[in-house]
Amino acid sequence: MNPTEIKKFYDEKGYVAINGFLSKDQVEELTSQTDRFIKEVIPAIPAEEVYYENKLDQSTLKQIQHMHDFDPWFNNLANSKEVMGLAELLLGGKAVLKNTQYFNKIPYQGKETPAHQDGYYFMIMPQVALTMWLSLGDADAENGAVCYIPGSHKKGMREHGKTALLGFSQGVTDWSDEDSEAEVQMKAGAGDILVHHSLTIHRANSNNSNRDRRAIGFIFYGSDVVIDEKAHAEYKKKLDTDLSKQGKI
Ligand SMILES: O=C(O)CCC(=O)C(=O)O
Repeated sequence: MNPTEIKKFYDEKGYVAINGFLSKDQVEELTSQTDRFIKEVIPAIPAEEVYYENKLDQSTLKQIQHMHDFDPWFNNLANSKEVMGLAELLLGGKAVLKNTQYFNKIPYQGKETPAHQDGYYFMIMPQVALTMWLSLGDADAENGAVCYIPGSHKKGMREHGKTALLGFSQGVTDWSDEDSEAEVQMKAGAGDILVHHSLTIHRANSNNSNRDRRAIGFIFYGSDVVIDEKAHAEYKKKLDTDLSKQGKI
């Protein structure tokens, strides 16, 4: 797809997949930089930026937040002309980087991602924001590929409620058969990128395979959005308190 087709698809469906966004060599470099971050940078960053399936077992690493704030290599990647350029194309104007994340579903233990809209967490007006999901390996039905509901970004914000799932504390509460029928599963390979609108409903199954399901995420807002900082800070404080009570961070 050329840039015009990518934008058209994204505007219509609320998501787009670009296969081969990274070359094989670039995937290798991203993988080795991710492994370096895990080994060398994680020990030096605040505990609340790192989530484990089991906090006492570092091999169960599940999520890292704000990687670009702690590491120049990831800061350069997130601000590269390829990544930033794609964000600006799809947002239709200047983009502001908000987060660089690591996602893994570890073999057999990686839990499901509840159906949600990222905009529910963002607390922004208007909902001009997107999330990119850059695959480090194969993602499929068995290990929990991301699923999207096409066109859901045009139907506003759905009801969300608390979930027990670390890293995805909120989920759509009124999921219907219609949603199950509409959703599409996004199989991805190493170097493929998925991008979704902040109102696009998405979810993923748990990992029922002996393979990891690793990805790097980027979140960008349009430069004109307004953040409800007070609501955001209260939400974050409550989340950290809950997680710490549960011994998760
Ligand atoms: O990695 C996943 O399963 C989901 C990630 C996600 O929800 C997101 O990037 O917004």
